[in-house]
Amino acid sequence: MRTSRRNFIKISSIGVGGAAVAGAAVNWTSGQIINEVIPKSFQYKKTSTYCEVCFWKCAGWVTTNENGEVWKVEGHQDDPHCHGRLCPRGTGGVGMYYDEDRLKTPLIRRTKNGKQVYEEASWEDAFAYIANKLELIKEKYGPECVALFTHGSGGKFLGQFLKAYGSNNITAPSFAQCRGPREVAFLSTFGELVLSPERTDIRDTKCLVLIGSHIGENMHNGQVQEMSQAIDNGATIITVDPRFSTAASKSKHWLPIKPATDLALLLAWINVIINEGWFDKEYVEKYCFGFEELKAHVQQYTPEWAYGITTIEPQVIRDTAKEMAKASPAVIIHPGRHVTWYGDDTQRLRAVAILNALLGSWGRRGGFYNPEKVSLPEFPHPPFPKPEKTWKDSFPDQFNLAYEVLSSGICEASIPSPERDCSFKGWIVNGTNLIQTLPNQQQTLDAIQNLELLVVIDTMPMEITGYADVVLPECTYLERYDAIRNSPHREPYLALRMPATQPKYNSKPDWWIAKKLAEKMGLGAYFGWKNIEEMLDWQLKKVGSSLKEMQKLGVKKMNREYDDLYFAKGEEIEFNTNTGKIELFSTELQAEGFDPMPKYTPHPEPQEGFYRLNYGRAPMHTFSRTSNNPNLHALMPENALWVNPKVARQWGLKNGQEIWLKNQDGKVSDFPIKVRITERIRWDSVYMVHGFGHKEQRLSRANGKGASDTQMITNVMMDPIMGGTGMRGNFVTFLIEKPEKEEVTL
Ligand SMILES: Nc1nc2c(c(=O)[nH]1)N[C@H]1C(S)=C(S)[C@@H](COP(=O)(O)OP(=O)(O)OC[C@H]3O[C@@H](n4cnc5c(=O)[nH]c(N)nc54)[C@H](O)[C@@H]3O)O[C@H]1N2
Ligand SMILES: Nc1nc2c(c(=O)[nH]1)N[C@H]1C(S)=C(S)[C@@H](COP(=O)(O)OP(=O)(O)OC[C@H]3O[C@@H](n4cnc5c(=O)[nH]c(N)nc54)[C@H](O)[C@@H]3O)O[C@H]1N2
Ligand code: SF4
Ligand SMILES: [Mo]
Repeated sequence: MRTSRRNFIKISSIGVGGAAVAGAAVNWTSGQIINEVIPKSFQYKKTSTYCEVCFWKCAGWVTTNENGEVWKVEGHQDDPHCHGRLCPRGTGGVGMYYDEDRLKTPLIRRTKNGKQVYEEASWEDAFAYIANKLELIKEKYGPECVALFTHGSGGKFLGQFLKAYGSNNITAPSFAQCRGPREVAFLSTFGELVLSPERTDIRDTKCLVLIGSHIGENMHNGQVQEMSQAIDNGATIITVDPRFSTAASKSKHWLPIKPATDLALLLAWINVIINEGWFDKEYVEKYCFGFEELKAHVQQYTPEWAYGITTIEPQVIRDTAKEMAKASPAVIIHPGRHVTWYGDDTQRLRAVAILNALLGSWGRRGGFYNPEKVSLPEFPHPPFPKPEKTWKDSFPDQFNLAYEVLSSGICEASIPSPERDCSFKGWIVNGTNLIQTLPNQQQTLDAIQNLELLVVIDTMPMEITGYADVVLPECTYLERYDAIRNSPHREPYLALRMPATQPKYNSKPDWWIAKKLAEKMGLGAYFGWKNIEEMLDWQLKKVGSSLKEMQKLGVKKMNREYDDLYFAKGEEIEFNTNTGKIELFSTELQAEGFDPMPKYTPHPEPQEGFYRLNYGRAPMHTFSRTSNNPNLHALMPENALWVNPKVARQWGLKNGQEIWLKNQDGKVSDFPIKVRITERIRWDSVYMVHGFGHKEQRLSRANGKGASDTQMITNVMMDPIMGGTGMRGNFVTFLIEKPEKEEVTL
């Protein structure tokens, strides 16, 4: 039963002053900012940043005009994430700063005349409120019953705060809702993670196989650039996608696979590559464990068998396998990124890892390189208290291979259950819009109703903020310092984000929020620096740079220290697995009671009149975070539903017609979505871009525009190995007439 303890608060204006500033518009084809209000002669200033519009973190320069206002952001020439060019979202990031709907001051939920409202508060009052609640939770249940959900840069400081408070339950949706299965699969095969940016050597590859990865719509910058470089160099692209994606349009082979059957194709490829003797014999013999078992295991998975399941013809399976073998070892079967699809995702990604191992691409030029990052020391602080419990205690004997905390798991464990000693009682949510991000919205809402404290730190009044007890406005990435970007790459690079201008309104950076809250709670020793400049300078000096130098350079290349980029010929290598070898047969999975080699299992199919709900990215948006951005909204104000012409004819649908969606569990979309009739989608599926259909009225541009895929994802196909939430087992049908409104859930 849901209670009304925490009503969703809709406030159309929160009453803090500040004139609305028109954002700069972006010309999408040229990526140039067009802004007529820029004065003819002005003193401009350039400061260094890295982009926060997505998690590729391209480094750039921000130009501010003579009034100290942000004018434009450009890519940093020396940065390997972007090579001097930002994607349309990065260029349009300026809109995050100008968005007049931004959160402006701390808000506290109060009950006034029996009605729940947000009251504007000072930072001091907001901290006092939070500190008091956190103390109470600590006393009553223990600090471990508080979790931090965080996605993005500032989470580092809040994580430090949470650990100092006594909890290790820090989680990001980028694990169980995104790349967890591929990391667990690659870890159990090669003993190492794929990481971000991915260690794929696309630049030098001769054959790139994309299984669902829709690079080009998925705009991870350096990766898109490397792919076009590879195409220019004559690389073969093979795309497996039920939809004719942008990547498919650049491919020599497009395999329009029946959705949910990729594992059958992968196993058939393994079968062909082994039986034809197309694998890298020397590499397999030297480095791999379990080849004979694998060979025997895949005999059943012939291309003819796979044809009946995938609809991909046996000859195409053989031809594409041959293309990969020809390119070996400069071949990449791409591990993908958002891979939580059908619940057998770790096993599907194991098949991807095995295929790469057979073709000898791991550790080889044009395959997967060994990335390196800088060993950046932490500013000294007292040891953290040792938590008595972790999230895993809520799931005894489950998900032992999940090496990160499951966001969906914390959510589930916040709903009291007789089997659990303690549920989560407090959430701090930073930079993640859980309502749109976690599948099964009802579970998220039920979890929230059971909390004793929900603090949300965001830049925008997103759906999740409407449920908070306290809302804290963070300033945008253009207005703050942050942790040094130190990401693994071919060469280690550091990048600095510094404020280009003062924070607008009464917003503050995460580092300040975490430090002040810690001080309020007597945990100031964990933030032993006076201000962030001191901390960053200390860190940078330890690795031979300084804050001053980084302010000038923006990006600094450091030297590799540990390893070579690729394996040397004949090199002896001890892999970080139980056997010290690349495990084609996984001893780790076997020990946990799972199939040591991937097996094909079929998935449910749509009923008559229903279509599989497929979703993905659009080049000009990032999830739900950009839909209200004035620049990016102007480029793409809403999503559309891709429908095959055959299906459109059956239903009598017209292009641009508005329809509502209803899923297999009877859930009806709150908003209509426009039909886009296209051959680019199979007849058994429909497709939409994630991140639209906002119910939050404070998002003046995005509210009610397009439909939300998340709302239709009520069926979660849980990966038993690592707890990933498979989201593509949902089916929708069309409602032509506006439906009678059912209960409004937000
Ligand atoms: N512009 C933009 N770029 C982004 C992001 C963004 O928000 N905006 N987000 C970034 C993040 S965090 C991530 S994780 C990545 C995600 O990007 P990817 O990892 O590339 O995404 P996928 O999950 O592969 O999903 C999209 C593709 O899978 C196809 N697909 C659907 N079902 C199946 C199936 O059963 N089999 C196969 N073979 N294909 C199928 C869809 O048609 C679609 O083309 O994108 C990143 N890049
Ligand atoms: N239905 C469905 N669900 C999905 C996906 C999908 O394709 N479909 N994709 C999955 C994937 S791959 C991922 S990685 C996750 C992503 O999930 P999220 O990271 O939750 O993505 P967003 O919805 O963009 O939410 C980001 C939130 O951060 C806020 N924000 C932006 N900048 C800042 C900042 O500087 N500071 C602070 N404090 N807040 C900021 C935004 O306003 C927004 O509320 O979603 C997953 N969930
Ligand atoms: S890929 Fe685009 S949005 Fe992502 S960090 Fe780079 S410029 Fe920003
Ligand atoms: Mo993701």
